[in-house]
Amino acid sequence: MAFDLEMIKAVYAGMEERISAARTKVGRPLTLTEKILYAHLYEGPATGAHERGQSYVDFAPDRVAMQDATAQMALLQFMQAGKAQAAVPSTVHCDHLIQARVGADADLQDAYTENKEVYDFLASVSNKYGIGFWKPGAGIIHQVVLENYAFPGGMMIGTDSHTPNAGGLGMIAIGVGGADAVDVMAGMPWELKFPKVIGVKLTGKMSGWTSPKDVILKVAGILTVKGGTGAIVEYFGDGAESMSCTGKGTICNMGAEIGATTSVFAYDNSMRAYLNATKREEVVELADEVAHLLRADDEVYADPAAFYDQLIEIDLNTLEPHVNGPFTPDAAWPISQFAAVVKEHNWPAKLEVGLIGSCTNSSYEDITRSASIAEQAVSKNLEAKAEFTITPGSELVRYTTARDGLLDTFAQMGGVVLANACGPCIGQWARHTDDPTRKNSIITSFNRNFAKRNDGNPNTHAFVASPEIVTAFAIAGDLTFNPLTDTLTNKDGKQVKLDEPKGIELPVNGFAVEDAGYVAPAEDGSSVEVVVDPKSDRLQLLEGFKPWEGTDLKGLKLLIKAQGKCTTDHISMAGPWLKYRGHLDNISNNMLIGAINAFNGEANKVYNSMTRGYDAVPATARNYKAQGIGTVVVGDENYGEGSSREHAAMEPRFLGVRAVIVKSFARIHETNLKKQGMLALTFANKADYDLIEENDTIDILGLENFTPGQPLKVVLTHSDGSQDSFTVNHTYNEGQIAWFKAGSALNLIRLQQK
Ligand code: MIC
Ligand code: SF4
Repeated sequence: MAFDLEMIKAVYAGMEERISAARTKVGRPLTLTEKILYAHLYEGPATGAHERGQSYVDFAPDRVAMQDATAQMALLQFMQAGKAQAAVPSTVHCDHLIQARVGADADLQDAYTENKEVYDFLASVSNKYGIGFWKPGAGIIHQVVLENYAFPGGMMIGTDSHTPNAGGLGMIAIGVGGADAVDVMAGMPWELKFPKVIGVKLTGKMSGWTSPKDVILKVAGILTVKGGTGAIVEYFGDGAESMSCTGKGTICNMGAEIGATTSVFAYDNSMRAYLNATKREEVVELADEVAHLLRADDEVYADPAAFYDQLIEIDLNTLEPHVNGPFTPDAAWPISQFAAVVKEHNWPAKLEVGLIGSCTNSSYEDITRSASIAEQAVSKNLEAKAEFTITPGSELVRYTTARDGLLDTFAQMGGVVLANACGPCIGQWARHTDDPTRKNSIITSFNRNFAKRNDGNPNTHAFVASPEIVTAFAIAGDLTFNPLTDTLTNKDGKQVKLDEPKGIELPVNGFAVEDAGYVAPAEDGSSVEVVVDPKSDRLQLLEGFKPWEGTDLKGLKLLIKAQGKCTTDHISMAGPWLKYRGHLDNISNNMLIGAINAFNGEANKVYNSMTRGYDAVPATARNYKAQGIGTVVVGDENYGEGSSREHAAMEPRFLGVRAVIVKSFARIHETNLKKQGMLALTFANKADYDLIEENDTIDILGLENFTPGQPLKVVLTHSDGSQDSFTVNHTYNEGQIAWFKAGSALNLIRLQQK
């Protein structure tokens, strides 16, 4: 058995006491979020109340999950922490490194050959430290976690921003950087600012073309990519109960797109059914005993406005299917308006590819609903106009849907089944196109649609929708088609209309699989050897970063002033660079190459004061580094949104960036910067962003008295010798200041070991 029943028992055993202690301290009824968080305090039962949005709190999560693209760096760091075993149940999932080229089997074989060194490394580290290993092809981390490990009322962290997917099964599951995973696997407390709680009340029941995906597409439109920052989104109401567990997972998954810390649903019958279907009847028995703890207190549901920091209400009876995009997941369009919007913006109406599946949307229900549309392509004699791909989220889902003939249905409409892996979602996609720069449109059932993400082409307009809507669009090949109202011309020249999708929540004949792809670790891994070839270009053992020199930072140079959206994809691109995720020096050559320089509107072209010319960002940084000159990165709003990848923080640290000063940060990235010993600062007055000039020399003052809540000062010396100065804020607490001083959080762990 892969899941750890004893651990779940232990969590539930202490829950009642911990929650009552918290209720007494807080002095009011508790939301579900608060219950689960207080039940996971590192200190045990609460000794005081924590202020939402204010207090930094130490937690003891129950599990850790890591995917192969982030696990390499996480485990390279863990190896430095000096521990014999991971302190909590942990798993590694090989999903990101498989490239989608022709189809599942061949692609998987290629991945095995091309990534052998990395897979061997991950397998042997897992074996050594007691970490469960999910082989390439086993599935995408979040789907595998939902099927095997997530449990109501639990708390986990994962080195991937879509870890919140497990909220569909009532778990507080949070995406983090690898260094955070190291804390938890080393048995240390894991720190988080106690989040605010946003309530989303769902009333009514969905029907027809509307699906759970549309709930989150709508919420993204309301809250925007920043709106969930620092908050956990808690869904409730009769509408929540009417929805499948995997549908809830989809909603929680995409909470990452609004910047939410995580999202969660209360324990209900849909979760019971899903746990039973995935052969975890014991978990149901245990959860039923504490069911009253796995939901908010009744007073909260009776008067939600009084207990949530913000309340949103959505009526599922009237919710329309949505299509979001292009280029950002919060541009939300109800299907009834979409055609007009496409024409108005002159987006390419011709649809080239429809892609379904991924960690977000590949449940049995999703596949059956989409197949019920695909099947009509055949029965109504329609020719699918766009290419169509299917990415199953796990081998369990793939095997079961193949057995039930669903994958054949897709094949009949021309669909290609890809490996159970991230593939096109993360740019691991050898797209078949005659012109890789053409302006074109694609639509996916994935979660993100940042520019260049899927195929590297900045002119690809990527839209996001539910899998059934994607399937309908793939048949029509036209974004101005509305499947709810419009007809299509079939091969006989007749007008036909697609019927509403029909789905089956859980397989009638049960889930089945031959080899799920799990490898258990050795009981005693002490003799397992982990080998890293010093000549490897994929893996590189880490060296600790230098501690702080003890003085203010003076004479720094501006490396880049980034303008507009700067996601982790801009800072450390995925796709072709995923192969260097275990080699800090090599991957640093992608640092900020996607960020737009505010002075010339171009990517990867910044002023280099050493050469007095323009150069690529990584080359310029290496130039300053070689001369011992530190640099500064300046950014706009929500800097670092998107992924949990800590490479986006380690690369600048490695290449000599000392501070990142922005208008605002995305949560995971801000923490990642702190963990790597960098200064993550925000303009006290956002307009000061405009003071920064291209050839500025920058001093950061006040570090000798670096204290929580005390702003720092920045002095700019412009190239004409004139000066400007302004105040910058920070959110470092005592512990995080200690990371800065030690040079990184890991340096501090090592110091404490001695
Ligand atoms: C993503 O969806 O962007 C990724 C790839 O899964 C990332 C993790 C990574 O960069 O490896 C994420 O979301 O955290
Ligand atoms: Fe993989 Fe895409 Fe899911 Fe990230 S969002 S885990 S890349 S499938």
